[in-house]
Amino acid sequence: MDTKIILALFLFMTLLAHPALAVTITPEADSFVCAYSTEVNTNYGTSNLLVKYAAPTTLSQSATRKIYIRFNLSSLNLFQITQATLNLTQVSAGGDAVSGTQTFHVYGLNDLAAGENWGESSITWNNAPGNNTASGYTMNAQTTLLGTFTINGTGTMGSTVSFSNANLMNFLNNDTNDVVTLMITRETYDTNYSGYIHAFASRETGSTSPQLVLNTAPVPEINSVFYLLLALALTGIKKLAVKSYGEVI
Ligand SMILES: [Ca+2]
Ligand SMILES: [Ca+2]
Repeated sequence: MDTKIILALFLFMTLLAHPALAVTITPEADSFVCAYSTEVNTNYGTSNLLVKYAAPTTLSQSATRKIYIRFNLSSLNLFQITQATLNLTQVSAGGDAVSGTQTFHVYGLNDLAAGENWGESSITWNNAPGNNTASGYTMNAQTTLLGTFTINGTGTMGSTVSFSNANLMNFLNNDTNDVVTLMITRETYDTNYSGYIHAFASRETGSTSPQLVLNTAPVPEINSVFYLLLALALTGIKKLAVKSYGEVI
């Protein structure tokens, strides 16, 4: 067998035989933004991640907040994600007691959308990419709704809240520049300004940082596939020449 074929097959099989890996990624940036009139230009990049929807209070008078979390996927270049889970740790942020099912939205900022590399120390309600500044919980056309999760009432402080589905997995696999932002809003609203604020630990907390837990499988490396196909093609041409004209050099 041609040396090139052996080498290409070796590279190809090595990648295919590579065991699936579980990878945990923490954010490179996270923050929340707030709709209150005196806070629309305030940055909360070092705070925990607060989320709230106060309605029917007008947005400028509400304590409505949305969460932004950005991950860098550059460590996954040769891997395809087969399952993805976003884990968040609940922390206390105050507000009046709340009961019943609370529903949260998870959005993805579309790949290559303007502002993908937003600044953790500069993002605000007014400049946040993908933010629908006219809504307390929906985002604008630069985003994709990936799904929802729920918390019963205030939830349990210190517990992990998880979000996982095929939309999240596909959103991550379809990314082209290794930069992905997830946004969290709360659909369930409080009718008063001082209603409950749900909150999650930010990356600055270290061990309770948001996490993307990914199951991955290797993607055949393009060069090895190319060389395999090239070697097979050349071998086929050589065999055809031998068959037609006898031995060739
Ligand atoms: Ca932060
Ligand atoms: Ca991207």
